[in-house]
Amino acid sequence: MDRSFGNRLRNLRKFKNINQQELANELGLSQTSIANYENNVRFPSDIILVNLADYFQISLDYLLGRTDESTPIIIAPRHDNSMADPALSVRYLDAMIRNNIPEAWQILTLSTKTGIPNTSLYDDILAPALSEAGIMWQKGELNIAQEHFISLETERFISLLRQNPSIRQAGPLIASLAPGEENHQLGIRMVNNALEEAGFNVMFLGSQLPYDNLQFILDHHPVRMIALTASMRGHLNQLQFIMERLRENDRFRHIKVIVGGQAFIHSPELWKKIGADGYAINTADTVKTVKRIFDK
Ligand code: B12
Repeated sequence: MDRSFGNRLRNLRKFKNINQQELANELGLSQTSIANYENNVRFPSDIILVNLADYFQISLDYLLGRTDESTPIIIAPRHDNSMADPALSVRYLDAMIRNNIPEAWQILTLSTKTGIPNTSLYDDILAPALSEAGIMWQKGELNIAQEHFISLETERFISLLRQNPSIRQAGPLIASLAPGEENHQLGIRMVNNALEEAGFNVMFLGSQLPYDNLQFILDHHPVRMIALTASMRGHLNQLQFIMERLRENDRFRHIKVIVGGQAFIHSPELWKKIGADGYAINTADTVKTVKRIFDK
């Protein structure tokens, strides 16, 4: 077996079904650099190596051929004081894989009846189940159709768990979005729900939003905070772009920014570097962090 770095990189890329140019775009590199890495002509810097490991969700040891264990390293962030039994997340995913939607929904509703807060449903049941589905997909144990089905049904549950729309929250207005091409929205939608439940007003703006349109919202609504999500590091430049436009504009400089999502998980200081006011690893942490920012 060829365990060279170049070969490992080529196989990982092909497994993800992307070409060299697409991988280069994700990581802010040129296609030639990727070709050189794959042909073992050049070797990347330590920062690029870590970005590659994050992108493919494998360990550096696997990338460098020291182990054949390619299990992804990202596990969904857990509560320190998780209130839901981890087995519930496994049962939820199992029900989804069997297309037993009533059973999956019941796991959530019964948990609520036993006093488990919704933040725990999101952080301890749904998020780990989705991560596990991603891992199973990567190992070839689930196909794309199954993974899409699980994501879409979970999205429906997130909508059902949302606050009654007839309730107008009294708290500060928070605009939330997934910058640029970032289409991973389940995490931020859970965050939106949790913030609404905690009394904040949330305007969710989705993704692929031109900056001018965000500006329109900021000009017409009393937004006090923006929540930005990024799952893929390749989308961080678009998040950074929004941050820079906000900070250079006198009208918007006072608006607080909180960030989150998997792109931040392995770089604990990244949120500070991009100038955000806060970062949170999951929905429970988000509520605490947002309250802390507003209390300051
Ligand atoms: C579901 C899913 C999708 C769905 C998304 C559906 C949707 N409406 O969101 C679909 C099918 C569209 C999709 C597409 C793709 N995906 Co995808 N996807 C996933 C999967 C399986 C689960 C993601 C998820 O929802 N997790 C659960 C949520 C709850 O977790 P979370 O986002 O981390 O959110 C929590 C915290 O981070 C935090 N949080 C999140 N956002 C915010 C924001 C703020 C402000 C705060 C404070 C906190 C916060 O709170 C949340 C609750 O605890 C992951 C697998 C995995 N390991 O995660 C892959 C994964 C994220 N996808 C991946 C990839 C590569 C892709 C595609 C490029 C695939 C392709 N070849 O087309 C596209 C890219 C789309 C794009 N342009 O963005 C990779 C990303 C690798 C990387 N790190 O770069 C992963 C990791 C899969 C893998 N192992 O390779 N995907």
